[in-house]
Amino acid sequence: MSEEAKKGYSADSIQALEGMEHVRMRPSMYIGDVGVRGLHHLVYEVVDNSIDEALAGHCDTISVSINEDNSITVKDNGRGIPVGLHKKEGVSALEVVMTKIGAGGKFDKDSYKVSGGLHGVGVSCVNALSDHLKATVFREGKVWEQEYERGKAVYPVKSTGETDKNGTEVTFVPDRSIFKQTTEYNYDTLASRMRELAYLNKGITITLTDKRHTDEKGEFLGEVFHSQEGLKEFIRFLDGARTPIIGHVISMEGEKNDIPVEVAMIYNDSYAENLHSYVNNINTHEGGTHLSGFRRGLTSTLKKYADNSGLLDKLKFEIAGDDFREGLTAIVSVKVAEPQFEGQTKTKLGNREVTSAVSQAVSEMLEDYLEENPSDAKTIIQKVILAAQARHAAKKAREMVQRKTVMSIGGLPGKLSDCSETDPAECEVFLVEGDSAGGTAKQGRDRNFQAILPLRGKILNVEKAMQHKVFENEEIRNIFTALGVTIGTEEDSKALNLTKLRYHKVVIMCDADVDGSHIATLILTFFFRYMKELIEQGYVYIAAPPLYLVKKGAKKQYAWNDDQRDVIMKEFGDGSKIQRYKGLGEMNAEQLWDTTMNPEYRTMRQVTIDSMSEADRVFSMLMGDEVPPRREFIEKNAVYANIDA
Ligand code: 0RA
Repeated sequence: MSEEAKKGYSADSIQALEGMEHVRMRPSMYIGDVGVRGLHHLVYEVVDNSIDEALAGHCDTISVSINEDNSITVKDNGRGIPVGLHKKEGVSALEVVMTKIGAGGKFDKDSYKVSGGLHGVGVSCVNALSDHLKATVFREGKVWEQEYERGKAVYPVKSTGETDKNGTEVTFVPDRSIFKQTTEYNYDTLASRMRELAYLNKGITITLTDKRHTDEKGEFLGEVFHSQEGLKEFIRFLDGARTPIIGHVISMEGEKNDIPVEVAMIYNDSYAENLHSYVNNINTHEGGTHLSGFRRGLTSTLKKYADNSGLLDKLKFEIAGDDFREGLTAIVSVKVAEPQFEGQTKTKLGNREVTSAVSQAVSEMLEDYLEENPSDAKTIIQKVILAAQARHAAKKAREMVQRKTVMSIGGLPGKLSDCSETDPAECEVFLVEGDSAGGTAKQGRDRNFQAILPLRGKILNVEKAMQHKVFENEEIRNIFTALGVTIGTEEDSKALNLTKLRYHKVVIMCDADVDGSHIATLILTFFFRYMKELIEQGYVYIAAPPLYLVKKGAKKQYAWNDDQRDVIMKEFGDGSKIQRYKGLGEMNAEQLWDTTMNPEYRTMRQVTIDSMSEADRVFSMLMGDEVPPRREFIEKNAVYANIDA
């Protein structure tokens, strides 16, 4: 804005205007990004306001609709945003909440604001990034309304009728000029967040309706999320595909040093550790002080119990912290008044005081459970001992992997066809199913920057294998050495070292059929369990080979789905022929390059993890024991279900 223009405004309104304009200028600073993730964040931000109203005890029902035009409506039955005059600003409080950055709820000092989107920026930020937004308030017998365009009020708050209800309704249309990639909402993404919120805030009913689609009966798609038992139920949902080894979900809910703490955990017969932590309803991917507190409480309590029980008497080696967490699924949720978030993605809790609060809570909870359930206690300790033994075996196997890395010529597996470029940022590696497709890919690639690592058939299902088996597996060792990734340090046996990562694009390339997607899922499961940061940092991609080649005379076009195929056939007219690619092997090197490997034409999907808990659940289901849900799921969704790419 020019100095000239500024003079027309009062100091305060300049600030407000600049705040909203700043959001539009630098949206990523407020909502993370302007891609799929940021688009969905808009919804979370609005819903969080309603959750706050519910946590303050004034609201129990929230409804979210994806409307036909991809606009979103969020409605709650809370007190309604106040509409009276805001003395300082000289306009309605509603207008202040909607158009001033950082104003949301602040004038209600009594309310204990605990939820809050990842960035906790408030609904005004959503308004700034919406082409159009309409707020409707039901309060004190009247309906009030105000509309905005790109964050600016179109008219002053007005009363449009009478009502016996109370609550707030917000409908917004995301601004296409900001969300250039897409403004289309994904039902599953919203559903998994609403489900998570319902578990994290028991008693609240959250309905999600997708008005873009109807079922056979003409009804909208949708779900109602409501949890009576909170985290306890969340654990059962997450671990549904695993087999528990103890009788109950162990859980507690209470306050420690004024910090509300909720914990739930169970042990299953797998070898995976699944810890999920939340602060003010935000998934803290990077953990932090609350998770340290959980680990500390768990380790000290189980250690003490095991020592006293005499079960460890014959053990020849030390039990490590890790050993107590094999086969453990746990959720820790705390509410912190002034959370300090640290880490690369600002999802690591820094508040020191939280560690001891959670540690104490966990100790008390576990002591009680072990006391009251001695046979479960014994089962847990025996599992811990087995984990310790396996860890020793795994350590040896891992040392072998690392020795190989250093010793073999060039440190690389023989099957890898490397590229000539050495700057990792420029390099890609394709993990290809089978030697024959590997051969085609090797011929088709641009060897300057594309490397090929063929994998033999089905790789190990790490979901069901003990750690040392994973590290002994040849294909998996090849992946580690080819990528230049090492695992395990003195302090942390699972710490990943990506500093020598050799490729910034790791592309899974499998056949576009059920077997291919199964193999892709196996590889993804391996990455998810053993190289999660590789996914989190955006290095993992899935190649998308075409399904069909449509030909007529000299005309040729590829199709990636049935709709595309039909459109092309129509275009080509009578006499067009279809070739269906059953596998990569049916394509020649040139075709593979043209369709799937050439950066100019290919469509690759970057693998991202939207919801850690949902990813964990899906992987355990896909790769676990129960075959029927897995088969059905794979056939319906291939690998893309919760992997939003
Ligand atoms: C501040 C004060 C009061 C309500 C709210 C904020 C409020 C905000 C939102 C956002 C979505 N739904 C909401 N519901 C309520 C009420 C103060 C009072 O009535 O005394």
